[in-house]
Amino acid sequence: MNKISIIGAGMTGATTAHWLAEREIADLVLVDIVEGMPQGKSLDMLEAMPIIGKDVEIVGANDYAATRGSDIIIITAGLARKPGMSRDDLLSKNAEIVGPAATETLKHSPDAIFIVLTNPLDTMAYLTLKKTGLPRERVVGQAGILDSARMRAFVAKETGVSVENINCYVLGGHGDEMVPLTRHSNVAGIPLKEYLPADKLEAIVARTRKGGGEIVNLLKTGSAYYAPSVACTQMAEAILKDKHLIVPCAAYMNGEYGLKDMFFGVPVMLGRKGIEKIIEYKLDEDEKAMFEKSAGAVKETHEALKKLVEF
Ligand code: TXD
Repeated sequence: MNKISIIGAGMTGATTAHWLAEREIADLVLVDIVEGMPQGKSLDMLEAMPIIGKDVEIVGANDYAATRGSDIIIITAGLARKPGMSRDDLLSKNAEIVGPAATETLKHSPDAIFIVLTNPLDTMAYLTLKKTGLPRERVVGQAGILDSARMRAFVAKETGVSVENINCYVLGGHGDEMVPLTRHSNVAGIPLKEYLPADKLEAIVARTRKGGGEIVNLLKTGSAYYAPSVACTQMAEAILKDKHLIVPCAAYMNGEYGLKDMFFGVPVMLGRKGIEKIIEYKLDEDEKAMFEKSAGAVKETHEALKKLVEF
């Protein structure tokens, strides 16, 4: 059985374990600093397995020894947004948590692939790559599947068409400058621009960009976790099953899309080696301008990180 360790057993971490357990693709370890909490959640989930008929080992721990030999490490440890906060407001506190979590888990699982979720996402993935020194195939950030799923959900609601028929691609940084690519998005092959009137499409794009904030404002005590965690589950499954699945994820740029030494949301092919390929779309001038704006925002956060942490 494959093994996945999830660092941070809060809302996103525990819900990821829940989705993963249902798929029966790996034994699971939940790690958190809160004493008893990862153990309690793991035991509760383990006791659910007979009902759904899944043979999955689930354990909780407060240290990293239990993560030994993991195929995948998922990092969700850290603070989440509250109303009025941007993802970048989390930078310094979460850098202190994610850096050590990455280096310590790597010691126990030298072959693991890292999936990072903690915000600010692109910069926490960058920190993980720099701190671990891993090749870029083995560090991937979750954002684009979620942002695209939000857009798909809004399009499905607006059109009354099944979510299965709706393909949307939201690229760029995981912030308000993210890039919903309406030209590449479609309803059963029909371009969104043809299917929906311009004002409706614009409203969907705007709602997608602020999708995370909409939920933070409703919840008030934290941020979204159901959709983020199933997005992360899809990534882990694609990796373990070597699916060669093309999905938008945050990847380290080394010249692709004219970007270097930064993480950015682009279509990647996920398989057993992690990021097996980065797909480059041909962008028009408007799309290029949106990419540049979003990349500028991510670079600013990367620069702020470099002032806080030495690599
Ligand atoms: O799409 C995405 N990338 C995201 C990102 C979607 C959802 C959540 N996203 C981010 O993940 C969010 O902005 C936060 O930065 C993290 C975690 O969000 P979550 O909603 O799960 O927050 P919780 O419920 O507060 O859980 C965080 C847990 C909590 O139990 C802490 O005790 C734990 O992290 N924590 C630690 N665990 C292990 N090790 C250390 N050092 C540690 N520090 C805190």
